[in-house]
Amino acid sequence: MIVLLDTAVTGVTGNLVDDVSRLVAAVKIVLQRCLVLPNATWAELIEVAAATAEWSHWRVIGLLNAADLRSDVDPAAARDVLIEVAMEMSYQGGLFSTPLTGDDSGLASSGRRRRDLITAMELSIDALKRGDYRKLMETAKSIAKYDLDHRFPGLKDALCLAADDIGRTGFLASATHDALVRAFGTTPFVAALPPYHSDASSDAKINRIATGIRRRVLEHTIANDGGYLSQACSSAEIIASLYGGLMNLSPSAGPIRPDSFLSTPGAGRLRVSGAVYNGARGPELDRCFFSPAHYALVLYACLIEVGRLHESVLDEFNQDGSTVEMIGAEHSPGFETTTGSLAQALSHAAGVALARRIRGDTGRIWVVMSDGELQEGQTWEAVASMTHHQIDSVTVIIDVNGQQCDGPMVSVMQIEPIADRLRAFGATVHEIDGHDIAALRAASADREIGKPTFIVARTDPKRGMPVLTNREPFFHYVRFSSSDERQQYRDALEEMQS
Ligand SMILES: Cc1ncc(C[n+]2csc(CCOP(=O)(O)OP(=O)(O)O)c2C)c(N)n1
Ligand SMILES: [Mg+2]
Repeated sequence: MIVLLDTAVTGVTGNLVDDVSRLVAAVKIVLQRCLVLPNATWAELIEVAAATAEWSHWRVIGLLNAADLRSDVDPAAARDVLIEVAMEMSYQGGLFSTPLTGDDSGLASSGRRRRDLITAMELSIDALKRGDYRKLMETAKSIAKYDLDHRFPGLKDALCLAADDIGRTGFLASATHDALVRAFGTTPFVAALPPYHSDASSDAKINRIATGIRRRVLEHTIANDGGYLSQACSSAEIIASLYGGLMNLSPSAGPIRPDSFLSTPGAGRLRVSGAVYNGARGPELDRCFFSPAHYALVLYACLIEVGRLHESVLDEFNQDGSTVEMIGAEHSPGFETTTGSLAQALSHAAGVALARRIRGDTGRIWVVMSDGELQEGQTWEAVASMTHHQIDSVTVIIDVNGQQCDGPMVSVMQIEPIADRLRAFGATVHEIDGHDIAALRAASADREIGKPTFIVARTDPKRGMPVLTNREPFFHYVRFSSSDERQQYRDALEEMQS
């Protein structure tokens, strides 16, 4: 991997000794992005750079000429160029080096092949944008030559799928778009991808899951004389979209009827993480941190709808000895961590994302949050640390239903303007209608390198259940005040079932 440090770096050291920290920062960006020597000292970096100085042809093409920088170049401009180079190298350099490809046939050829690869990727994007089916197939083939699947899993397949879509319909299907986004990982190429064509079949599937979630939660609320019902109304499309295709998960690795609670985590104790319901772990697979623990029933209902849980598990809901907790915990189906004390999952997710970056995983991390969690200080610490560490593998969807347990958010503590606040922290932010499946999909695909993505999903806590209207302005927990009221909800359920 030392090939990443080429003469672009060594060539400018003479000019930049007066501002070594900027240079170190730039080089470290390269190194962290490429997951090599993240803790290298300046002396080590110079040593590595010096050792590679002879490979002048490895300079980042078209951006920097080390020889120019050594002569009469304005040091400030040189620094800017260097930063740019660092960013450029962060994806170019990582793509191609002999240790990665296993190609030791000659360093010079690697430089050329790297350029060819970049060109091929750019051509693919261009062909995608123009809907040029033939060109796309060509570039898919040329990318396949590079045998890069270990680095960009599924890239060739995704490009072939795209060519197929375009050939058949003239559009990209959403699933293909998602496959492309996954295959391109977090490279700047993602930003260049054309919008997908929302395909009706996946929308129908997500709508079916969302309707199932609302129905199951309503049924359960009636049967148990109460429940977190409005959370199903507000978040059904969000959770359904995640499990209906946004997340790249493997099949569930948990029993369809969960085992009883074994133990809290601890050395030598038997325990099962609820994350097994999101499938086995894998470097290219996504993970999900579900933060609002009181939304657990919504999550269980969704897991039932997508076949990861048996519907009978709801009989164990909130029973002693069961993992199907009312307030989900790290052993509950679908949960990675315990966050009943709210607003902790974002910090967990950020830490895991950092670790996965060091390990070289390409999978994304999703976090589901409620708006009440933005009233908690830990959330903002987590956002600051994510932007500081340039964690771009995390996408957070916030169910902004305007409610928390004590009533409307505005009556408890104002947190608006949410989107502006998050942007001010340096995050990429999309503000959408949280019931709009296409908008959720588009926002999830629209990411920026070096920044976490936040989707501020505006939702309605009564969505799909007008019967909740008479509870205005308190929706947090439904407990029937009379048998008449319960009957109204039974009628609503019947209507939903008909
Ligand atoms: C750290 C922490 N503070 C307070 C609570 C108590 N609490 C339980 S639910 C809740 C409301 C959270 O807001 P939100 O999830 O947006 O409410 P909803 O939309 O579900 O009504 C609060 C404050 C908690 N669980 N954890
Ligand atoms: Mg809320």
